[in-house]
Amino acid sequence: MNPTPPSPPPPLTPGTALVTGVTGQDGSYLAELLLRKGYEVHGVVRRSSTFNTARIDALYQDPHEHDVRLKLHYGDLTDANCLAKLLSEVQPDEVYNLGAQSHVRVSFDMPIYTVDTVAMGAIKLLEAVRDYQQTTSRAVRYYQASSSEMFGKVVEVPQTETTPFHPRSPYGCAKVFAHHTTINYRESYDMHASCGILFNHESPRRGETFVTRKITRAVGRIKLGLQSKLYLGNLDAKRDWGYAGDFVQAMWLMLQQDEPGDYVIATGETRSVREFCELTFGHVDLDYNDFVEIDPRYFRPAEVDLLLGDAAKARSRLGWAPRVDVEQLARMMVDHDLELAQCELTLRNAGHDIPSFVGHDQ
Ligand code: NAP
Ligand code: G4F
Repeated sequence: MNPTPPSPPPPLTPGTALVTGVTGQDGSYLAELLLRKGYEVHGVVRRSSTFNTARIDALYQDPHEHDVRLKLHYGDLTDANCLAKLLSEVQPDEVYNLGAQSHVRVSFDMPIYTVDTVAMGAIKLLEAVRDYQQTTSRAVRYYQASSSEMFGKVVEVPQTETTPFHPRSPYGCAKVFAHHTTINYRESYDMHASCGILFNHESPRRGETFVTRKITRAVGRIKLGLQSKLYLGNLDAKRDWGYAGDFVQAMWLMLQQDEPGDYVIATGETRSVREFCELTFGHVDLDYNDFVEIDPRYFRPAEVDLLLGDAAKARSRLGWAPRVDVEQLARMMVDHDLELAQCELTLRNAGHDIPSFVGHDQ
């Protein structure tokens, strides 16, 4: 779909990376990428009463073995002390700040916690990096997970690195703070700190309460008779949906540049939630109109109506281009979730009592 991009710059010698949010969708793809490139990867994991490492289980190595390159540490972005300790313990060359309360609808229910993790978390981590650099004279490259949600009520289509922000949620406001703070640290302290303004990116590992995955999970279950309806909110919102596996490449590329900078990462195509329903239900020969119902509980106090990114800067400077388009993404996610539904059906048929899907969705 895209012209062949120019070759990326030659990689630096792989070093040590510290990744917050390693248990999330992007963290798992980024950890895979960095391990493939030969990095030692240190992931920050939140303490939880149940396991929260499912997305990185395939990468996990027994710490008792030799040559372990994925190392996990308990930590939390709300805890500045632990971040500072992690920096001196891990001595990273690159820090990727992906940790966040990342659900926009939930940020209206938990605005203060969202700001604590997204905004205050970023400045706490930047401070830890700055202190570490000052005391050790070692250079650290920092990546901030900025978001197209910052554009909010858009004044320009498509959106670029220079489009003004008008955030529409506590999450969006917090990301704007973290974004400007990252730029401020770059300008004030000469730090190699970059922001990726990533548009929505999805995958079979996407959290099940984000709309694409909520839809593809339902498609699989409806096709196999495990579910009869899918309740959604605003079907008219439009998003520029890409594949997470492509987008983490851009994060890494940003930190390989001589100069830090800010980059829009997007596919340049936008689809409505309704169109995503058509694509995914259509893939299994179903008509979404027969199954989708609107439930106003999924409406947001303020909505972001249209996101469409122009990644020309990333294309020309990083040599980055997406490989997976939204049709391929929809098929990939539905095929995965059909298999998951098949497993559920098999277990049910064998008499296992499987808890019903999604306790409290958004
Ligand atoms: P995700 O799947 O929701 O993962 C978020 C990660 O952050 C999880 O590992 C989570 O841990 C961790 N986390 C949450 N609160 C934390 C805290 N207080 N301290 C430390 N870690 C914490 O999100 P994602 O889709 O991978 O997105 C990665 C980053 O990119 C996020 O910052 C998100 O806001 C941003 N972003 C995402 C998109 C997108 O479309 N996916 C677009 C633009 C920007 P648990 O696993 O324990 O919950
Ligand atoms: O999938 P969503 O929840 O993603 P949203 O709000 O765009 O945020 C995601 O992308 C941001 C980048 O722009 C990230 F920064 C952020 O962390 C997150 O990854 O909702 C997409 C659209 C919205 O307009 C929402 O109103 O889908 C609409 N929608 C309609 N029905 C729904 C539903 N969203 C959800 N989650 N659940 C529904 O039932």
